[in-house]
Amino acid sequence: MSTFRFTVGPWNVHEGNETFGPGIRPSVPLEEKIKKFAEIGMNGVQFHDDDAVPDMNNMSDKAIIDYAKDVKAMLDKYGLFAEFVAPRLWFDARCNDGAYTASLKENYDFAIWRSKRSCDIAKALGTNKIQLWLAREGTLCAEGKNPVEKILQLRDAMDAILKYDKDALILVEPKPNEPIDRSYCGTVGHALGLGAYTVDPSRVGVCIESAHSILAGLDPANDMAFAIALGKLWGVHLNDQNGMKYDQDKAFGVDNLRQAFNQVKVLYENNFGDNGKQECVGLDVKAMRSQPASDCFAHIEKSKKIFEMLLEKVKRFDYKFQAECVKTQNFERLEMYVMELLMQG
Ligand code: XUL
Ligand code: MN
Repeated sequence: MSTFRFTVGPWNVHEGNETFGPGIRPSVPLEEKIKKFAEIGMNGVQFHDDDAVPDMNNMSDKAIIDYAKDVKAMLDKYGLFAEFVAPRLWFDARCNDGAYTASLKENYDFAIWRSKRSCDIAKALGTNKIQLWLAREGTLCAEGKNPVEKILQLRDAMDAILKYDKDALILVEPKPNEPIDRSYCGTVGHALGLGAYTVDPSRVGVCIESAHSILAGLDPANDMAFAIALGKLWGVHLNDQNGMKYDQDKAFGVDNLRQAFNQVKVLYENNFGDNGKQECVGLDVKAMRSQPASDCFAHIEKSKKIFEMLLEKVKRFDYKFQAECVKTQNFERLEMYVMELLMQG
């Protein structure tokens, strides 16, 4: 059935900084993170462009590639692969008012330069996946941009990536808000709609993050199903979220166990991992700020374990009983069966 390859990013082991306070844990060097990822059963690593090449803004195109090759050697040393590279455009002051939807040409050009370098870094790391979390692609001031123009400009940016690297696959990771309050491309439907109008729609898919679907008021499992139905679910970022607040990146399943069960179920039932794009189970989770440095990998291990425990439940799901309930339209019975399955050992 499915092949589940687990991946995580260096940012998932972080210092605990948030809007209301600075970091409280020491930062862990990249190689130490990679070593530990291998030890706790991860199969691959996700990268922002500057996770792999931190000083890239001040380096030549060739120096960036050479540096990335050293990171690839580090991955090889611990038997891990790189899943994707995501241009971290939202960190740079030039992208304050959007990167691909910037109003000033020089800022847009910078975003395209970083995206092309991301393709180069991805190649050096041995992957062709470019993940686009469209962090600031929208507005803080609704009247500050012409939304129709900017949405087409976003499409043009995707075209620039697809034309620059003929092997590149774009995985849009949609999110409805935060850091901007209105995203131009906030859901899987928006992402695939826009992808359909690029120069090569066959190379545009999505990565669905549980928390982002919840923040859009949608069900993550159904979002995944939508993308699967169209052959476009090329990655997931599993985590959890206590309602429609800020993006919490809690460990998978800790708040919405039934929703988590249904995410594992839809992935398993649809051979996620074996659908031709080497699809990975990304765990985009953050350690609680209150936890000490000694526990800064626990949320990742915990998320993997919860996924695996839920997978056991999915494998025990009684499809015959389900069919009977559907035949008699007895959904109270079916729902109680699911609750018992989840709550009993
Ligand atoms: C932001 C988010 C990012 C992306 C990678 O909400 O999920 O960590 O996954 O850029
Ligand atoms: Mn994510």
